[in-house]
Amino acid sequence: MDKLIITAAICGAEVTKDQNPNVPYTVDEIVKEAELSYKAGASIIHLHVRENDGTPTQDYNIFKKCIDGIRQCCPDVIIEPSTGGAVGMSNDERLSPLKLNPEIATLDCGTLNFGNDDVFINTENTIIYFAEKMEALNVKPEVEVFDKGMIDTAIRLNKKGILKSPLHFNFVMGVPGGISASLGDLAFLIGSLPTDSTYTVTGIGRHQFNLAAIAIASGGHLRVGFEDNIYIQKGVLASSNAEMVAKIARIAKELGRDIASPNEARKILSIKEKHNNGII
Ligand code: KMH
Ligand code: ZN
Repeated sequence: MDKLIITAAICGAEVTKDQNPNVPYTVDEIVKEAELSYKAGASIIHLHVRENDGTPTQDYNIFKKCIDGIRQCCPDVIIEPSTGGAVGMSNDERLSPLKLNPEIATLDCGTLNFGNDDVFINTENTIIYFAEKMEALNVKPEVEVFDKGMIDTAIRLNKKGILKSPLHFNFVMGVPGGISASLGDLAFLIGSLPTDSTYTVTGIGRHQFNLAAIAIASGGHLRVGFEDNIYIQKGVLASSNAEMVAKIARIAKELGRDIASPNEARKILSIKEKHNNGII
């Protein structure tokens, strides 16, 4: 079994300091959270950025400041910017971090109800537009799966040559409007993948740690962080993303699964080498 890749989703677009005061907003806060998560065992930082007041943004300059800052304190970590951004952003706004030449970025493969009246829109043409941009820029897409049909969409685009093998998936389980975080659903998603694929499991809220042992034992990878969950255990707010990463690292150790370094993660995910280490 491959070593375990831990992704830290350190701030997301929706979670606020009102929910947990430790959620990072500013560049300095985001860089610090990334550094501590890396030191705790994360090899990928899934990155959203914010205005200083917490408003989600895909602003190029803020992404650049965060990426430059993270590179200074953890030069080898894999930085995965979001191209999902926040509900309601335009396609080109969402694509702005690709100008920073990342090694990997998210590719959301379907439309989803996102609570209340929010709809996270990813039409077929949007997905193809994003996928073609990523391919042209040599950016590995991480296929975001909020429901099973999104796997089928990615497989269809793979057959058309728009998405290249091997595919890497992130199962985001437990978003209201998406697939539930049940054991049966996780088995269903895993069983739907092409055999050469890799996958990460992201459980939302209380499901974050519930799914961890199963993902670790099944050969999957894991994502944790404030984007998905604000608690370290029932009723106790997490003090940092690193605290959540460290908890996953401890569970993995107990189950006998080693943690992948960033370079090991690059090999496992077939991330194409970028001689400039993602920096332009
Ligand atoms: N903030 C969500 C609407 C991604 O990073 O690509 C979308 C999201 C997925 O977080
Ligand atoms: Zn995200």
